Amino acid sequence: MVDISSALGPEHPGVLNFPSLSELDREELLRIARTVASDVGRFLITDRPKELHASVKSSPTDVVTEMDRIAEQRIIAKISSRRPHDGFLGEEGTSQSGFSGVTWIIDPIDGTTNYLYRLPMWSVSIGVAVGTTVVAGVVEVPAMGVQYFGSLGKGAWMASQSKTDAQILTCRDSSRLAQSLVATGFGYSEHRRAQQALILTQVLPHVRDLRRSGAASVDLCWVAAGLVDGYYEYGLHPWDYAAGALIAEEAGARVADLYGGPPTERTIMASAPGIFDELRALLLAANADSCT
Ligand code: LIP
Repeated sequence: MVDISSALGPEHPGVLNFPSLSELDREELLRIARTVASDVGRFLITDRPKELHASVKSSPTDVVTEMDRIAEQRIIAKISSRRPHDGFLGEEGTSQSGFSGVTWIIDPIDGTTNYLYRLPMWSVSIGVAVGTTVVAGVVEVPAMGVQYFGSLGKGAWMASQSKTDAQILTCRDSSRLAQSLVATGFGYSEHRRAQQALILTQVLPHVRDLRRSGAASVDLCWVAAGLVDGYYEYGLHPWDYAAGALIAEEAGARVADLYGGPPTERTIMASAPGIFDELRALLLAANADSCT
């Protein structure tokens, strides 16, 4: 189960015990998330300026574009018009508690560097939490023509432009880490990147190979779709992983922090169940949770 209480803070109404929504309401949340992610994903393609201006946030490599900010506002406006009492937590600064007990966790462009360079691995990622539990998630990957989606207890799916019906997702049934393809990502500070590079030297010799897509939400959906066997990263934000973690879990992957609890802003890993303990042991031996 993907829990985001650490991100919401004790004062957030979502942290209180709210009655769970009816099945119908939860299907409606997923339907809204799918429609909005698809609409805004299309906008990010069709309305991309010829000259895309980027500025930096936490470091010279942590880029943000005007499209990140515009997209976040569009997502909030579209959802608020349908659900005016909900809360929002967004990468580009939105933090509204609402009072319905439902919180939308938004990364308007996950993989901003890829969007800036016109590489296709970027997404509109929308997670929906009731209380502090993520109950639905959508990862729209516009430049690859696919939308990953799922809801708690109802499975994970991929809709694509090339197929009429959505395909159910099942993670790989890998059993040996040495024959596993593992995705990961890196932070934005020089100091943390140097630490993460050292961790890589202790991981790479023990797996088939590594992949670095540049977007946590895409990495998590690749685990769900069986395109990689596992994924780990240190130092994400809830908006990077909320939707993708639910989708991966609903596809049968194990998703947790390095200690078996829900994923956190320190560590997240997701993998086929058959390699989870072996991958976790390798990451703990590599001190993958010791980054600063
Ligand atoms: C990205 C994450 C990715 C990480 C990148 C970056 P952003 O999020 O999704 O996993 O490795 O460094 O943080 O900043 O593009 O929304």
